[in-house]
Amino acid sequence: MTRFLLLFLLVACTAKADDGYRLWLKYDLIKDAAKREEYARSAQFIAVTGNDPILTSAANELQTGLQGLLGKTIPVVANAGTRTGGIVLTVAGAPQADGQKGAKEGYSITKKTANITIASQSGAGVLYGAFALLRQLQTGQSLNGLSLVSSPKIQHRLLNHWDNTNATIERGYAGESLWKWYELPATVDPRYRDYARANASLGINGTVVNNVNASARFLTAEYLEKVAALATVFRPYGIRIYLSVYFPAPKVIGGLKTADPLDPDVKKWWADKTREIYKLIPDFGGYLVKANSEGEPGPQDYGRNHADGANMLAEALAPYDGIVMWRAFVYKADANADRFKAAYEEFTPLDGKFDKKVIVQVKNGPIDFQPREPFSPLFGNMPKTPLSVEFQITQEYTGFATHWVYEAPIFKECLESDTYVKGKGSTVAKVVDGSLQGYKLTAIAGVANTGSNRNWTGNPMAQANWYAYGRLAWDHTLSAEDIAAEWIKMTLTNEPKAVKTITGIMLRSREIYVDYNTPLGLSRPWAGVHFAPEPWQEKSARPDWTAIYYHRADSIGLGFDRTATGSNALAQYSPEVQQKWNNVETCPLPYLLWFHHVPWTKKLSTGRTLWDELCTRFYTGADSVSWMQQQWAQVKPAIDPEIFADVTGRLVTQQKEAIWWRDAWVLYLQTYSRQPIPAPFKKPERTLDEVKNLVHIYQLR
Ligand code: BDP
Repeated sequence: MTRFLLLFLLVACTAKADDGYRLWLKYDLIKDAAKREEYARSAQFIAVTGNDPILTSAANELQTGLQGLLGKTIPVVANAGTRTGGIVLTVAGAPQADGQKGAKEGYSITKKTANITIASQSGAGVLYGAFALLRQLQTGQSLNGLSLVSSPKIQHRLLNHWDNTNATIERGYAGESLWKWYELPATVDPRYRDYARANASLGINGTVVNNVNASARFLTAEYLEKVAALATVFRPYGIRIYLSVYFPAPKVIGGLKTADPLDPDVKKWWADKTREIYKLIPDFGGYLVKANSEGEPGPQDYGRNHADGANMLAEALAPYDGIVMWRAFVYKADANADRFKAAYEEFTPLDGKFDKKVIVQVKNGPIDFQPREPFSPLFGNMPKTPLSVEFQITQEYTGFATHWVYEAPIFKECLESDTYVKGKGSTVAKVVDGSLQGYKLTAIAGVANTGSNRNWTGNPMAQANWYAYGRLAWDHTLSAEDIAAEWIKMTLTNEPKAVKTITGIMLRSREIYVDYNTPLGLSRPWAGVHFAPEPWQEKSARPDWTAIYYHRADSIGLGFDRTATGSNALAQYSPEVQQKWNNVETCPLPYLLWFHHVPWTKKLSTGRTLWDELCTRFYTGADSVSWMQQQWAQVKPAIDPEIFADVTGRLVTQQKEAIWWRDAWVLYLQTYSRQPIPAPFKKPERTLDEVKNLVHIYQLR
């Protein structure tokens, strides 16, 4: 009796509080009984033919999902036979999808009178289809006449984890690394499987498990066994493992005198190492490399270039189905150069020189994951080299785990940017999905925001960024709004008014952040670990790590002149793009200070002067966080109390910090503009020295 009571209490308590662990795969009982009945009529059994382990995952996931959503155990049977009213999983035939490239992983879901059939050419495709069917139920769609066909537009859809051997995560804000290296391979945390399920539900099919600032230890026999244990968990979910490599590994752990990519012993070392890896992990995905970047060693240390380094690794991978992802995130410490131009200058001369197994991984913008950047000029300008795009999901520059910033608009803005390299419509998305320049090898990477926190991402709302990245990696044509609504329904609530309100907050959140953080094209005003404002920062280990290098405030105005009268970085873009951004009169305001040094008194298209416009943005941005709070307060009845309270608390912090950003910027810039804060805004209650002191204290250990 007591045991029964305890069990009851346990179930009652867990049913109530939501700790966020289940992400968007909640599978809570559908409240509407009629709807449940309608779904149940079409899901009386799950029939699986074949014993592909991924098919088993698909059947298991459907069974788990339907159990939760419908409150019934749906039997899994080996063959539908003459039965009707069930779900049939089958690996056969080609889905009639858009584009051939992703066809193998594509799926079709069709509901004929007899059964719902989920078909694909691969087990992974069936798994993606199973998740798509569950999504239909989770978001309350009708199954009548259901006919879905979908194929991924990009071949390799990866998360990049910047995780270290000691459990820390570079730029991680949700606890420690998910990977418990010290326990692996003997102990395998069940959470690894949930990680794989979540990714597979989005169509993510690869993961780089360690930091790009890589430790050579990951290539030791000891660590490879640990990595192999993870690969074993991920494999049934269609997820391949990749490793970031430390370029001088042959020296550090191989005992060689050099890591010169053209040295025969070095080549042999990599070939042997690669063979060792494939013995343990037959479906190993390949290598990610950060070389000659921010102090990381690379081929240039031996007088070689990026292509020499990448091709050497490609050669080692030649016998296998693996690739090299070589990052283009490079810039030299030169006070007179423009960091904006560095990647283009170093990489475009190498176009056509890379092995066919190499893809060059380019950050979305030319600098470094700022809240808003123009697209990188490399896109479209290396027609003979496959390029992938790297986005940052973890919020290094968008307020860590306290600021609510929905990132789909950041990703979309880049993907939809027109490079004009082959005329109008030559979007970054078409460069990346290979359709514009005919690349066969295609990839996309997102720097993960996951960690050991129970809810995975620290801020529960940041789960949406993982979700949105994955959905866009599969299909970049989806809209930020549709993805938001879908995520909310699966994760927070199905109540229509609340869905609308939360979608509204999410869609404005990035613009609000930009307004109080880096409006009108400002960038990189960070102190220390990229959290606090320090636009006055003028000393650092390198000139291009100071704030003044980027904003160039002086008595005349503000902004970085990248036109022909300045660094001429604009010349790296197509003439049509140059034309859009070249003229200070017509340059869109979001990019204004990226490309122009604008006088404080200059009248902008809004009718306000630069100074007044800046103040307006800083103030309305900070005020808009109160709007977010009010909106959030309205959805309280529709949201789990634990999640509601968590987000409410984070918004309080966000508001405080938004005002901090506003005050830091306006008080500092005022020392140059020498103008009052325009009405109706009130001048900050603190002085510049007070804000500086606050930042100083913040940076103390
Ligand atoms: C910067 C991060 C740094 C990363 C680097 C990279 O601050 O921690 O190592 O990007 O992408 O934004 O390599």
